[in-house]
This record gives sequence, structure tokens and C-alpha cells, in this order.
Amino acid sequence: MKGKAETSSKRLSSLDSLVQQYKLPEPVLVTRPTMPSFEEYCGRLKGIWERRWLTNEGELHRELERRLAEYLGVEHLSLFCNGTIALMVALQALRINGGEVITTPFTFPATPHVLYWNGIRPVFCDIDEKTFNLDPSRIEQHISADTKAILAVHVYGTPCDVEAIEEIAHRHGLHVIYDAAHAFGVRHKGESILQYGDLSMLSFHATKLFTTGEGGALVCQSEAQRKRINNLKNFGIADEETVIGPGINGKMNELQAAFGLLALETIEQEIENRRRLAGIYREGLRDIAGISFLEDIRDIRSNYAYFPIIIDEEQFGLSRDELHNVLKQFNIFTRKYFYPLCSHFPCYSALPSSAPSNLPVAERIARQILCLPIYGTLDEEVVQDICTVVRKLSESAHNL
Ligand code: T4K
Repeated sequence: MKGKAETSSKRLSSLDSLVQQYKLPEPVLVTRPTMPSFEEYCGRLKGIWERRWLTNEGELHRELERRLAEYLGVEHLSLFCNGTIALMVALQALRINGGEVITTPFTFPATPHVLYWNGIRPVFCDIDEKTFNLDPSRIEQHISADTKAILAVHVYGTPCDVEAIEEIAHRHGLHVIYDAAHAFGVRHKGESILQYGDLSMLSFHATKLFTTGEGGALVCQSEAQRKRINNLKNFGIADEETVIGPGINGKMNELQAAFGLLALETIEQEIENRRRLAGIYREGLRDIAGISFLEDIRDIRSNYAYFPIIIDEEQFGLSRDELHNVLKQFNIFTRKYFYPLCSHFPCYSALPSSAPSNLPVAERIARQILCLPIYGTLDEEVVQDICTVVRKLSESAHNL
């Protein structure tokens, strides 16, 4: 007992001295949006004021749709008020409103929630331990007579194994939808990752690489599909006197589009800044035992939307939860994206596919993952300081 109390008080005093030495002067949050020039935004607002056109496919909305399609290298794109409604509409556009859809538990709650809101039962499938995305070798065992589609997520912007997923879907006659909330600007063999599957959803939330405050988009494969999506996001209204189906309000407004047009001008710089910061993290963390992270992948143009690390408690000396909590004392605010797994939420935990024995990799990764701060305006020195703090914490944990 005495030994334990001594270790614990030694731990506290060594932590105190580390905090005194290495605490960052200002809080560093996991992400911050890069804001466009205030004056330029006001200039865009002036036009909106003059036109008195606020929403319903305004001029800026049309311009942003065109420019985004061009930048992303896709042909058919429809803007939305947010990514969640876009994903809701994606399922409606494919007429999937019942049965089962195979998806990942290692994602933001929006992914399974849109299935629930469309009357669909999520079937959780385990993930790959290297990419954290759906493991294609585990998908087929979940396919039943009720399966309608695969809803895969490019987690942290790392592409899913799109070719394997396509092959499985093709063989079983299933739709494929990608939650590409994290995958803005990601390219696979030089082509947009958004070209795979029937539909891909993007999120433009304030925490995303490209943002309109709230916002999102669907990328689809034909103009006919885009027309259907546009109709569904506008209450199903075809003209003044015709409603052709039970649509919803999923429209983006002009103020969001104005923000997006300016954000798009600096997006390449944003990605480049993050690429540099990711490089500093990798260099600073590489030889710390018990820490691992994603590396660049051949043939993939990454967007560095997140910088997740995996913590092996035994080797590192602290658990993920201990590190997450202790870092707050140093003014470093990390996030446990995505813990807990969606399969643990009370609304899904009774599903047979939510059994931890079905999801061993996802269960482990969710316990070990931690997203470190990364955003375009973060100082390189701050990233170096974060690496130093992580290293010192590991050293001090091992010296006790
Ligand atoms: N699918 C996936 C895989 C997703 O990750 C998401 C969203 C969606 C679907 C749904 O798309 P949307 O319907 O949202 O378009 C945030 C976001 O709210 C959420 O959009 C995002 N994923 C998720 C990964 O992160 P929280 O609960 O972590 O947000 P919050 O408010 O705690 O913000 C995190 C940090 O961001 C703060 O510490 C500071 C910074 N921040 C946040 C906001 C809102 C700012 O600096 N400024 C801001 O305005 O969920």
C-alpha cells in the first residue's frame, strides 16, 4: 500500500514540475477554422444585400457548386445545409428506406443515425487496423437478404479500399455510399476519391478542412441523379404547383456559399500547411515507444484533416485516457475521435452486430486513439512543443 501511495505522490510531483516547464502559454484546441479575410467577406455580403437573394439556389450557391466541382474534379455536385442532411438525402435518392445497411462503428454518430432516421437497421462491420476503415474481408459475412447497401466512411480522410468494396457490392447487387465528411480534396491515383460508389457525402462543418460554418454536399454519378437530389433537398418541389415526392429542406444559403467561395481560394495553402505540420509530428513522435500514427500512402493525395495517434499503454507508460487528461494541464486539448464506438450507444447496443466480439479491431482502436491538434494556422513551434510534452510524459512515466 505504502509503495503505491509513494509512486502516486512521486507521479504528481514529477507531473507538476513538467507542467511548470512545458505548459503552453495559450490553449491549443484540436482544430480551428481558417477564417477568410473579414473585409472580403463583407464585400461578398454587400452583393447579397444588393440582390436581396438569401437562399434557394442563389447566385453564390450556383458559383460555389461550379467551383467546387471544378476543384474536386467531379462532374455532379449538389450543396447542402450540412453533411448529415446530405447523407439522409443520399439514402432517399437511392430509395433505400428500410432493410439493412452495412457500416462502420468507428465514426461520428451522424453515420448510423441517418440510417436510423431512414428506417434502416445498421449492421456494424469491423475495421482494418491500418486504415481504421471498413475491413472489406469482413463485409461479406454480414450480407443478408435484407442488405441494401454499404455505407463506408473514409475516416480521417484515408481512403477506404474502394476497389474491394466496389467488387463486393457489384457481386451482391448492393449500393455503395461513402461518408466522405473527412475526405475533401483527397485523390486516389490522381482522381477524386469522391468518384467511387453511387454517392459521396462531404461535410463543411466548422471543424472541417473546407468549411462554410455548417454545410455539406453530395457528389453523384449522373446529372439525372443530381436533379433528383436537388428536388429532394427542396421539399420535392418541381414547380409552383407540383410536388413530386416527400422531400426535405436541405438547402445551403447565400451567406454560407459566400464563406465557401473565399475558403476555396486558400484551400491548397491550408492542405500544404497541414502537410508540413503532419511532417513535424511524425518526426517528433517517430521514436517514442508506444506511439504510432498514419503514414502517407502511395498513390494517395492526403488532406491531413486529422492527426490521430495510437497509444500502446504498456510501451508508452500512460493509457490513452491518461494522456488525454494530462495533456489538458499543458493547455493541449486533444479529442478521442471516435470513442465510444457507435455500437456502444444505447440506441444501437442491442443490435447483434454491436457485440464487441464482432468488432475486436474497432474496440481496440477506439480505446487507443487520440487526435492531436492540427489546422492550417497552427504554429510549427507549437507542434514541436506538443511532441516534446508527449515525449517527456512517456519518459517520466517510465522513470517511476
Ligand atoms: N460523418 C462524419 C464521419 C463526421 O465526422 C461528421 C461530422 C458527419 C458525418 C456529420 O457532418 P455535419 O452534419 O456535421 O456536416 C465535430 C463536428 O460538430 C462534426 O461536424 C464533426 N463530424 C466531428 C468530427 O467534430 P464535436 O462535437 O467534436 O465539435 P466541437 O464543437 O466539440 O468542436 C471541436 C473543436 O473544434 C473545438 O475544440 C474547437 C473547434 N471549433 C469548433 C467549432 C464548432 C472551432 O474552433 N470553431 C467552431 O465554430 O463534433
